[in-house]
Amino acid sequence: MTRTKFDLLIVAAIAGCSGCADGGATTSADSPVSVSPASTANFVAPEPVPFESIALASDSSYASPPLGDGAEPGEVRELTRLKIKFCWCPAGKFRMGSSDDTPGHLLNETQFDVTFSRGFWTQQTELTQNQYEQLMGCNPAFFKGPQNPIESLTWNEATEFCRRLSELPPEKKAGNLFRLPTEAEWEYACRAGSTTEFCFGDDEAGMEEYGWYHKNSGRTTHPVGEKKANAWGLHDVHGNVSEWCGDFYGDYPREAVIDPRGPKSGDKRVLRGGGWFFMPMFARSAYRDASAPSARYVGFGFRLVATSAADITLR
Ligand SMILES: [Ca+2]
Repeated sequence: MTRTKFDLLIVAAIAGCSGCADGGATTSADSPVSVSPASTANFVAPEPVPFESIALASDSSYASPPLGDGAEPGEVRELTRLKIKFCWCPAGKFRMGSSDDTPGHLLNETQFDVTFSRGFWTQQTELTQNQYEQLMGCNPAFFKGPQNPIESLTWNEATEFCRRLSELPPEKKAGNLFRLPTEAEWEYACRAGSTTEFCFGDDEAGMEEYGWYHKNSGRTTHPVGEKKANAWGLHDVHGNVSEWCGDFYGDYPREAVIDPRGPKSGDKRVLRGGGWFFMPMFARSAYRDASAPSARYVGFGFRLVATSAADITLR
């Protein structure tokens, strides 16, 4: 399997780390930009508080309605006790990946057609530290800020957050399920109908208005939602933090697929969208990356997808 950009970053992080979780002092000859926050050397991620001791875990005073479908693409709905905003991504079909003649095209982006038989709700922004802390009782983020995206968390911790949110009594009662997006859902939601390199077109200069990347980030994350949204209302799909997806990383299928769930096995999980530390080409809609589910980095975060727990095609 091709070694990805994040592998190189993680290797560099671990090489300079004396503890279990370096916050990300990384400098690699292969990395697009040196990311060396000054005081990451002694960073150790806090342990999540047991779910049972989280107040929300037994709080059924809030009634959560069943999700239902949105009426139009980009419709916004506020869900859960955490008041997380989601945007409607309608059922439909799109071409995933990039064509051979696309500038920046990589071999792992070979195009194929994807059909979604049902629409789904995608979080409007990356999950914030404030939202994460309410359910996990800790905040591992290196760049602290309640409205900044949660980062420095592993894929395992991101999926544990999804499990806890789905286990809240009001959500269980309503039959709502929260999880990481599949890689196909992520790209479909990122593109929001666009077929260009970025959701805003082909000119990477648009990153100034749509995303935080290595030239404008000041080497840090930024509060979510400050940059322009794509056509379905999603912010920060390009840049800020790179987003964990639910899938194993692997080769794309060669044929058209319906409601894909990714490879059945693998040793890495997908990351999408690039981050505050990357050049624009690594924030393209089709750009794929991946890392071990136990990897922790100052540029890894996530956003949620919400579906009905009863909808087995999208579970
Ligand atoms: Ca992002």
